[in-house]
Amino acid sequence: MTEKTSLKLFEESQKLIPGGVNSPVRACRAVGTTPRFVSRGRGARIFDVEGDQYYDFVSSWGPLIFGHASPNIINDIREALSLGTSYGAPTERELILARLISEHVPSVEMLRLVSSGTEAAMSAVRLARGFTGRDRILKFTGCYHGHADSLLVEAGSGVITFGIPGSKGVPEALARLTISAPYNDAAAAEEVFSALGGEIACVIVEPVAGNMGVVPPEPGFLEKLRELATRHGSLLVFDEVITGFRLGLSGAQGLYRVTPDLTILGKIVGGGLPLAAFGGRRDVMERLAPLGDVYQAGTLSGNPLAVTAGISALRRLKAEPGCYGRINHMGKRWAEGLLGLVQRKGIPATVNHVGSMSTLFFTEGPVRDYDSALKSDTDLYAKYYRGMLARGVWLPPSQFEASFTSAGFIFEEIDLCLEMAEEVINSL
Ligand code: KE4
Repeated sequence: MTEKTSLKLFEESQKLIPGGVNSPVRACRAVGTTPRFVSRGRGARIFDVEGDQYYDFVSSWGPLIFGHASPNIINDIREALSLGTSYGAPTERELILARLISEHVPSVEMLRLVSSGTEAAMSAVRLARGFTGRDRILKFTGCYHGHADSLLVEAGSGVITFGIPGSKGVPEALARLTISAPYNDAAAAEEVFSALGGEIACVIVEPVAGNMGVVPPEPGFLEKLRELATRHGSLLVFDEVITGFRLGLSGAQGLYRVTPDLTILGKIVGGGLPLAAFGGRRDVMERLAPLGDVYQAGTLSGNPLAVTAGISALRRLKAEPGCYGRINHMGKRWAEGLLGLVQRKGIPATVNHVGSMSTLFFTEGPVRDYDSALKSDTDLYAKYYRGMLARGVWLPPSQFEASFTSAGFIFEEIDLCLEMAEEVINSL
């Protein structure tokens, strides 16, 4: 039997799984260490196979707004499990979850459940192309919408030039249909639409970016995208996989009061199980098979266990709206505490934070788009990461990710983690 240490398990895993992980960022290559293999989670804590425990600011990349092994979600899944694991046929629970989502995200008049954010984003783009009869899409550099071919595209040189593949295996002919403009650059978006508006099926954006680190929308940016999409007959797609039910029951669109035509949801909406959704205007969604001519399907779409977890999470958020006040207050304390520490130490760094999402960037800042985020000292972030891990704080293993406060924390634990951060930052 393999000695159960993270290192040993990692060595063994690398023989069968590329990089030893089932998602690249988990390999911790960006932070100069090897991954800790997890045995369990409970509340704000995650435990590795060595039995060490860590305060978890990753929250499985966002889904675990109540922390690990939330009793209500576990109990509800356990009850559903006794009835079976998958039916491949409609269930009432899917209707209940659809009602809960539509109730809190009014722009979602109809929705379709899928199994991952990638699947939801891919499907939303195909639906936008089918609905408008157009092929081009506009995205923003530094935003990530999963790994579907059309969305794994980097900006070409210059704003209006066409995308280049962001990964081997993405056909150039397809990448060229995606234009990537700088985030928060309303003028650039206007320039693209002025040149190509009549060809653009949709503009897709993270209303608060989380995948270049946290970057909030500057005043007017989302409003301008809304105006441009309307004027040119394109669809505005909000990727709220992170922000949906994170920034409030109506997500970023509720917070910033900008209404998209389509919304992509994931993470929290699945309560920690594999579930995502895309939805929006009824006239658009009705183009989906079997009603319409845009095909989309999935064996495990609406899986009863994942739907049960999603219902449990959303019902608890609805019953305990004070949860947002708590996690936002802790998010603010965490962000402001870190900023104070780096300022007192005199390290060039800045913190972006929205609600319970934040990122400590090791650059002077301000960080308002991908180019400014890239100025960060990733070696310094890696040292900070390793120092925090050694003291029992589990951060995203990349400078360009969001960290989250969850309702699994109590306020005193945030202060305790800030004490550990003070030791680490003073040692940098
Ligand atoms: P998934 O296919 O990973 O479920 O969702 C893709 C996705 C879509 N849209 C946004 C805004 C997202 O943040 C994501 C996935 N987020 C990353 C971390 N930022 C997942 C972590 C990983 O790739 O392992």
